[in-house]
Amino acid sequence: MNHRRALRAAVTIAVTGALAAAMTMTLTSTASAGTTLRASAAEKGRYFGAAVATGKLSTSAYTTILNREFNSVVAENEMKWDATEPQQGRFSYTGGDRLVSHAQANGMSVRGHALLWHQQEPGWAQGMSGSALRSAMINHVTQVATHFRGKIYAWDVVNEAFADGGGGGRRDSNLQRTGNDWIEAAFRAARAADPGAKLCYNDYNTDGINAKSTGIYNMVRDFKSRGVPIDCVGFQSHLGTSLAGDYQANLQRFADLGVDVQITELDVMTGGNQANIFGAVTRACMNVSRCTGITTWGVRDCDSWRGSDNALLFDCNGNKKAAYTSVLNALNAGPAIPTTPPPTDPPPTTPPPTDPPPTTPPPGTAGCSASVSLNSWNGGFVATVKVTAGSAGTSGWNVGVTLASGASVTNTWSATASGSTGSVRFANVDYNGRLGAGQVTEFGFQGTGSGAGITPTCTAS
Ligand code: G2I
Repeated sequence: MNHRRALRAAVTIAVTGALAAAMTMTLTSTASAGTTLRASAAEKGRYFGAAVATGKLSTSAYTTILNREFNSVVAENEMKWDATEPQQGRFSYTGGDRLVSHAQANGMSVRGHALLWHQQEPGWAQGMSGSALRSAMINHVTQVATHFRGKIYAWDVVNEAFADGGGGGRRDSNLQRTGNDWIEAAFRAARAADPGAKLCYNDYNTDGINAKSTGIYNMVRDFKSRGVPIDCVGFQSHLGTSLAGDYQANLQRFADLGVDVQITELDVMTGGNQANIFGAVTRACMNVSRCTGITTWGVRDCDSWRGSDNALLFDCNGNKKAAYTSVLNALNAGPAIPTTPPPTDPPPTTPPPTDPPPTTPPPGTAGCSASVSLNSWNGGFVATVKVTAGSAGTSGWNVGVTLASGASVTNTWSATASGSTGSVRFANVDYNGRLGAGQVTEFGFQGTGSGAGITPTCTAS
């Protein structure tokens, strides 16, 4: 792919009123005044991260800045497919493990990048197609996400699968040619392998409401409606000399679908607008309560893939640039992520009715059915349960299972579990209880021991 050319094409959007307004706005400082990016972001319930080339971790000028300013890291290359599975079935985790231990020793979370991407496929995979590639790709996702299980805050499960050029469709690749469902298959495999990691779709040229971001938006909306496990969308944000005025509105429309959003690879062309654009992106994230963090794609200008663009927050001598101050001020001025979700309904203004409850049951039978698919390994399993509403739909559902002796539930998603051994019940959560007639939703749980004999029964309300 010619990423640079696509990037240049994408950054010719004019400075809009919103950015211009943001540029002239005086930031009022609040009680919060962190003095490093990581402290300021953390005060607001967010992370501030950097892409790291692990080879540089032994350079003290680099690591001093990294450890002082950042509380999240992502491997610039070391967790990609060519690095982690250079030969089919032979896995290499040296660089990734090194980064994870550095993060753990320095109070940093880790973004995983990237399980599947049409670029940096190992040579053996580049030559594959069809069902052989599909199973190799699922095995890759399963193995790598299992290796790092419990250590990754969020995975870029699929990277850059949408095309540039205005159609809003998928990019052609050998992965795409295995079938349009390759992305959801990858997300399901990642969820089964590491149920605790947030699972993201990540892409570039999505810095505003445009055909490409809308194509991705439609995919995420479809995934959410069908219960495909997706938790977040990454906006790479490799930016030029201007920023789309609807940058924040675009983040917000994804957040409104019920996913987190993250700025995942931020860097900005040098020049007069650089500091302003860095500030505007940071403010946009702060203004979206589901924007959980920002990552810059490197530490110092000389670490950047963009070379002479001088696109980062520190110069080659490690000095803070104007863009750094702009980001820090925006972090300090921004609101914190609310710790309790705001009420979704206004409080009732009229007293509740005093009429006696009806004595006749509502018409129709609000039944449901449930089926399970199991992914088991020696000593554990992940169960994915499909709930299908009966002809009357549901306003809520409850699924019971009986676990084999010695088995226990350790983790549940998209449902609330009662009990963990023997008879365990799973109730819907607020967003997936109401189903239309015949509509399907999914939840899952992970367990230790054997998943044998799990037969779910569904009760609707
Ligand atoms: O292209 C910028 C980024 C766009 N989004 C996905 C990111 O994963 C991507 O990162 C860049 C890295 O910053 C580069 O460092 O991805 C490139 C690969 O497409 C990385 O470049 C590669 C070189 O092409 C290889 O020749 C080199 O062996 O880095 C490798 C390791 O240094």
